[in-house]
Amino acid sequence: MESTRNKLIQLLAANSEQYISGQLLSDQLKISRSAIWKHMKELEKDGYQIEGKSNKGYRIISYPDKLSENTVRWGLETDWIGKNIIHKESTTSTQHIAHDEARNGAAHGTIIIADEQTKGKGRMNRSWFSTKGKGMWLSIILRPEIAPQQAPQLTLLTATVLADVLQSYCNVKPLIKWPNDILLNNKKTAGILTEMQAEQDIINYIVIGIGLNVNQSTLELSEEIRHKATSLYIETEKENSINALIQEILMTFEKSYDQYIKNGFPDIKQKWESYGFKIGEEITIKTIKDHFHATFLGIEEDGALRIKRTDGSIQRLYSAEIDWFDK
Ligand code: BTX
Repeated sequence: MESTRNKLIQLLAANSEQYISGQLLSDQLKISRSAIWKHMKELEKDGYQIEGKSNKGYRIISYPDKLSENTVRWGLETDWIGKNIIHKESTTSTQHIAHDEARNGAAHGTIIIADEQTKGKGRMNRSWFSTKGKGMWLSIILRPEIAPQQAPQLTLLTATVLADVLQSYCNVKPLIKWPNDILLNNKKTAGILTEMQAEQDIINYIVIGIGLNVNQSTLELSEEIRHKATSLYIETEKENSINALIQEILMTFEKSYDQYIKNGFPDIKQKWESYGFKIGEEITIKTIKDHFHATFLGIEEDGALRIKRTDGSIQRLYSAEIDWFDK
């Protein structure tokens, strides 16, 4: 039932400018015309607007604004990303599904999306609050032909993609806090988690997880994070379509990724620094064994954090947390 329905939507979507006759649909799907009619009624119940004309056939006028494989696919103009879409209403974490799928051979560019995550993952075993229907909870499976040491560059690339989309599509002024927080008004609105399965010189796959707070009101953010987190809705007082945001992000990601594979990291570095939070300012750095003040100079060609210590020495750091004092 489900797959006939999906095929039906795909047939209609492929001809969205024209009517497609009931006879043609019935031939293609190998079901009766009255079965087609029943499917159309079911689609309408789900929020699809379908126009039926007796001597012409059917045409989709609009899609419901709820997440599904079909609603994300409709209008997604990409070559390789999102060609395979897995949607769950509720799941522990889209990262878990992505790892299972990747281990079973899922293609480069496969995406997993969920309305809700019950065990959303942050970095270093932290949790990520993923309120039902209020944000974008997305994982992307990649099989890049780059060295495993370059993988952190993809996190930085993803941060620039999010910043670009938020700026151009949502008209806000995002900043990126090293390495991967997207801030609006100094509060976190998105986070990125990159996980990799690699052997010594070869990446088997990478999963990039992106969490973006979209339509939460302040009260809908968990109390634990309310003082330091925000959403697009809180910042702009406008609701956004999560479907449309996913599409914008995927299209921008594909372009940026293809350029990165062709031209390397320099363009990403420059863009990242144009959004970089606290560049040129004094920050505090926390590593596993140390805690000190330094000036944040920017990022290195390989994506490391570049800092100047108080004794004047320049250092690069690969794994650290940064913080700052508000004056
Ligand atoms: P992170 O470790 O940088 O951030 C986690 C920290 O951020 C938490 O400890 C908490 O303080 C705060 N936080 C938790 N939830 C939120 C939220 N909704 N908004 C703002 N701040 C929050 C960042 O890790 C990586 C997050 C990736 C999330 C995506 S969602 C799709 C995919 N699936 C999954 O399980 N994780 C990724």
